[in-house]
Amino acid sequence: MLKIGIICYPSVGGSGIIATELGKMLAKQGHEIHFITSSLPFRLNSFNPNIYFHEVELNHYPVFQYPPYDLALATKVAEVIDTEKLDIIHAHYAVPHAICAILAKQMAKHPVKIVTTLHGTDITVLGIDLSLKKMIQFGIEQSDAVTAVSHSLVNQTKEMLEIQRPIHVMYNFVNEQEYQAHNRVELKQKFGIQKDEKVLIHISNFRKVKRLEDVIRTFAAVNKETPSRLLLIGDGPEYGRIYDLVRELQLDQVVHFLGKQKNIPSLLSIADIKLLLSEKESFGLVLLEAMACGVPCIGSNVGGIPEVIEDGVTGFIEELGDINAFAARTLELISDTNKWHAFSDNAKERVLQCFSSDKIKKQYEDLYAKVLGEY
Ligand code: GMT
Repeated sequence: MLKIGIICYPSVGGSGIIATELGKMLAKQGHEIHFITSSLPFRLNSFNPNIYFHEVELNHYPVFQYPPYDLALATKVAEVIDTEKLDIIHAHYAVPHAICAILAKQMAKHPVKIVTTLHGTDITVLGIDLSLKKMIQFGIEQSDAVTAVSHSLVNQTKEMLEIQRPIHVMYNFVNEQEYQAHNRVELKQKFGIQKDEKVLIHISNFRKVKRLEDVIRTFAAVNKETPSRLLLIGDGPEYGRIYDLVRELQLDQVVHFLGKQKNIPSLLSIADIKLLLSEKESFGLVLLEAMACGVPCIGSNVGGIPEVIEDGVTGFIEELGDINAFAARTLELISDTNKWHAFSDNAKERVLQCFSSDKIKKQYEDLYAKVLGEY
């Protein structure tokens, strides 16, 4: 059994969820897991004797304009490598986490291997700030193994960063015990949703890349044709603008802004269609969550989305920004009960076949063994 340190962002977000759920599964398997983060990861909600949490504390020295979080993290990681005799550091993101892990490895006395997972944001950051290119390249080159969450992200990383080394694809996964369809009727009543109304859902951090406006306009086109509601889950920078747009389109009675929510499987269970119309998406964990609950998805032909939705089988893929096509596909599914049920069953099946948490955990375990030279 291995001793594994995990560095991730502990707050809500796909990468934090994947890092935490992977840690929980590995702990169940008997590995010793050490989360090293700024606060307790939000999905770490049950006790497991194999899971430890090391908090990175920040001191506010007057000489620093900004408290140096990255250096505090590297120091903490080095300390944990030595005290706990870690075998592996699994860093989620090249910048800053892999960089901190590399620095920690140099400071520590105990030998350790570094596995870095790319979630896409490194590439997004690079698109905004080219001066970080060398840093991201360094994080990737100096890791002992690198993974990415889709083939699309591997190709993008190799192209943009001129990386030659292999990058292993390890897809996102869901906790299948948690993500299942629940009884829909009661919750629908609580929202005042009528029997004949169809429910569309969008879940995100409301960043510009998620194209919330396309979600609203797609819903508006659907709502013109059939009684329907839109559930918006999450919060973020676009919230205010989208709230105004909903009022302007006089959709405020049928669009529900629910903010950040914990019980996502229940909300997905009352949805008929999941919309993810992003302009950047390395995988789209929310699609998998929806599919696991039997919700067919409509997505944009962007990044890793076509690797998750099987076009014409578990949902539909249309070109970025093509509102008419998104709306037409939504209507095609919600107006044909037999088709919807077939897509819903296919979606559940695809999660089990292609994104099984057990299989993906095993892929990570095999990679850890490989970097440790165990085979
Ligand atoms: O989507 C976001 O903005 C959150 C971001 C994150 O860092 O948590 O999600 C990224 O990582 C997820 C887990 O691997 C992926 O499923 C998301 O597609 C990816 N987001 C983007 O590429 C925009």
